Amino acid sequence: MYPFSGEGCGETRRPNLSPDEVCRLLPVPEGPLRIPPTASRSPDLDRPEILLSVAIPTFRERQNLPILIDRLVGLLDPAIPGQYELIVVDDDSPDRTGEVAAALTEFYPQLRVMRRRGERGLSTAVIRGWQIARGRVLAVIDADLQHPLHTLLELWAQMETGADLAVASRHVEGGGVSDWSLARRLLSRGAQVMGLMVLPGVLGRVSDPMSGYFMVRRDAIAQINLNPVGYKVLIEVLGRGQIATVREVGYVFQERQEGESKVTWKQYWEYLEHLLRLRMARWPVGRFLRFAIVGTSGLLVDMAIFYLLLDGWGWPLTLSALLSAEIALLNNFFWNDRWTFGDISRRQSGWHRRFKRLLKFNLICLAGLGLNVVILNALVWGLGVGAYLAKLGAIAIVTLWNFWVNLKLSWRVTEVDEDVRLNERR
Ligand SMILES: Nc1nc2c(ncn2[C@@H]2O[C@H](COP(=O)(O)OP(=O)(O)OP(=O)(O)O)[C@@H](O)[C@H]2O)c(=O)[nH]1
Ligand SMILES: [Mg+2]
Repeated sequence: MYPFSGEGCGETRRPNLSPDEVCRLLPVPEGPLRIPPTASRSPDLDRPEILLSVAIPTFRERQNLPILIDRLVGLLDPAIPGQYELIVVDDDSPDRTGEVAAALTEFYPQLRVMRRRGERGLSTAVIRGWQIARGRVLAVIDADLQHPLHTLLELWAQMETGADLAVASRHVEGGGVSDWSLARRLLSRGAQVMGLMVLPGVLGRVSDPMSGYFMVRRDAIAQINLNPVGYKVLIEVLGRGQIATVREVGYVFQERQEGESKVTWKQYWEYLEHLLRLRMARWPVGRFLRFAIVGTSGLLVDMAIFYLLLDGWGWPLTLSALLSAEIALLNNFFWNDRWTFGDISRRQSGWHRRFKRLLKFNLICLAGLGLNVVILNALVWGLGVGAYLAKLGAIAIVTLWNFWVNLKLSWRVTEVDEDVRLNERR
């Protein structure tokens, strides 16, 4: 389904690897970071379906990896026999972690290994691993034994009870950090607070958005173009996935015994960049453009009706203005309901709900009119701005207000029919 870079059996493009080693490596997916909706089944149809795929990103972890794999197999074999897989994604570590991993596949049939070149980074490594995963549930765990392994079974238990996402958290009961300096604690919490300010609706959903230890249902993140940078794959999953039910399990972050941390200041910058990417992706730019086009059509309707009533039929000024404004408002509501917010309206069916939306739209636009007058006066009398420039400024601010408040109140996604929501999730 996905174009691969051509590694795998029979390939001779990797002169530094023996043919045997190449055969044990998984092909590296190329192109968009998009997870297929259905897991590819093992060619051997007699083998049981894989339920859980655990991605293990590695960079210079040769001492830790054999211990981790042995312990993971010891833990998962009794719990989910034959129905899990471990996927190591190594970024061509100079300490030859990839070769160690490939050699381990001989002893652990449930282990699969991918070695990337060119592309690098923890988050993308995890997603590349998930792209070739076969499980219905996708997980990630660090390779350096800092994530206590028994927590994996607790996360699995949460997934089995129907969670979309189960996160190992340092900030719930039973959670913590073992021996962190005050500076590191402050940095970690600072990053969390900053994230909460930029993306409250995303990071606020879990107590430990910085966690790199979690499980997610495949269909909650399948067929979505993921685009993370840096270390925090969880915020990508929360920010772009269709996550309804979140569960948390406490865990204590262990100290590293072997190898060294790869965290540098670069990761903090990448975290910031990642937050901004998600923020931008969540702004409904297309919807706002449609709203602005409808608003412009309303202006034309308003002017035309006003002209007809005032000059054509000789109606009084105020009455003409009020009626033309109300007709323009109805025009705007009609097109916004059908087009700008059509996807939401279709999921909130019935005349009763449509009337409610119309009423809210009317009231919000009326409040917008009041706001317009206030801003206009403030700009002209308070700041000495010219009347026409001030009018333009007021229109721009009120358009934003109208759009935002209507988005949050009139066409609220939360009022979507429950049965439609359920169907969509299937
Ligand atoms: N594939 C891949 N894995 C990475 C990369 N950077 C880190 N990792 C792995 O991701 C996991 C977490 O990285 P660490 O450097 O331990 O980060 P951390 O656990 O948040 O921080 P420490 O507590 O300082 O160790 C480990 O398994 C690393 O080997 C990378 O660029 N590519
Ligand atoms: Mg670590």
